[in-house]
Amino acid sequence: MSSSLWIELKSALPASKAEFALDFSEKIDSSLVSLLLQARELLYEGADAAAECLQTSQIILDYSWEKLNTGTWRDVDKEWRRVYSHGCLFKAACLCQAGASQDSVAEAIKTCDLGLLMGAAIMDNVLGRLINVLQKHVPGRKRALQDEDDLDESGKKPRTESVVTPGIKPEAAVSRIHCPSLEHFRTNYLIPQKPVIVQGITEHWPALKEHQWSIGYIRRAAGCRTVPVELGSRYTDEEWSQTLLTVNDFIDKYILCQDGEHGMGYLAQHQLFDQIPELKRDICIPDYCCLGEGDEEDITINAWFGPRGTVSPLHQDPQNNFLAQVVGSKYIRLYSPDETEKLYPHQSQLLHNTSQVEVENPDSQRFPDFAKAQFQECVLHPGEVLFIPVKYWHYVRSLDISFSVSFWWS
Ligand SMILES: O=C(O)CCC(=O)C(=O)O
Repeated sequence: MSSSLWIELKSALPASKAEFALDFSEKIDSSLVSLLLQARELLYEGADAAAECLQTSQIILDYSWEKLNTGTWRDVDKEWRRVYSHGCLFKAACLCQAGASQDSVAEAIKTCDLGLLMGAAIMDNVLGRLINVLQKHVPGRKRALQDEDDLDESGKKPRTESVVTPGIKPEAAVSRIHCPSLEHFRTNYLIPQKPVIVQGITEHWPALKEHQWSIGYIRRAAGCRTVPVELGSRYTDEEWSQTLLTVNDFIDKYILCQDGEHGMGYLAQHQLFDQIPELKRDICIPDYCCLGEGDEEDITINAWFGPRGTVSPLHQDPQNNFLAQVVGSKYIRLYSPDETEKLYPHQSQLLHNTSQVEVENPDSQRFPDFAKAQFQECVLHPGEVLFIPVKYWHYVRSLDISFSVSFWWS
């Protein structure tokens, strides 16, 4: 496999050293620029130089990693992120140059993913193109799996602990409408900032039709990809943390039955669809977003993939939201921004958009007014899209293995 892999990879790279531009500003130390030039030289020298190229690219990565992790992320200069991406490109390429094993292919994919997550876009998304090639050489990926909803091809069953499905009080139920016109939605929900569940607008999504999302499908589309994952029951908990895992490892440890050894994990993130365009092609931005003032590029699309029982504590966001349910169902509680005082937001700047109250188990001594706050609630089912107006407080608990997609727009 390795020589055909290298031939394919080469076609994703500039054809010659001369066409491989390496332009960095004076912010990058000249010693590092020399290493980048050296790595480029070695890459085009062929397989005999692969080991040396690998060493050089690792030095580039270690050095630029230090820069990416100094100070706050916002202040990291984009030039250093470009250097890091180049280091990833050199490393991934030379890992596969001299006879790639399965482990080297997996490591090359992980390296490209780190470049996509931590680096900056370079050479017209060369890292994404390398991943496209590499993924074709991951054994078993193309195997025709049945589209199991709840049974993984490894034969493991999902977590089965029981989860309480709350009864929805009819007077508090969020209303449902079917395919409203743009004008109807604008007049009756957007302008008055009223939550509503919109039905019938995702029927054409491949994620609900020909590419129906299931564990098997997600493994095939993205199993070997490294993504950020949140660990812990709630982001407000002390022991909550983030880590990087492959989607396959996330599914094995946090979605499928594992006797609770790993605790709760949630693949909740906004980069997933940029990182994995195969999944982005399966969903569509709701037409109603055109009623906002921003452009399509300003819409943030978030993925929320987790086992039953994941909880997003009661919080508010600075944009309108369409929360689309693709797999499984979720219990959702909504409070208007007018109720804010009764919801006891955290005092700290970082968490001021998050309530201190555990919605389904409130401490009435500490938060006596919480019980007086008016709310709406619903169970959101696959295919349904909940409109959450800007700053509306929302609490979310998954009732099954669940994959939702949210669209934040203004
Ligand atoms: O689905 C979830 O767990 C949280 C969704 C959410 O908070 C959002 O879309 O803003």
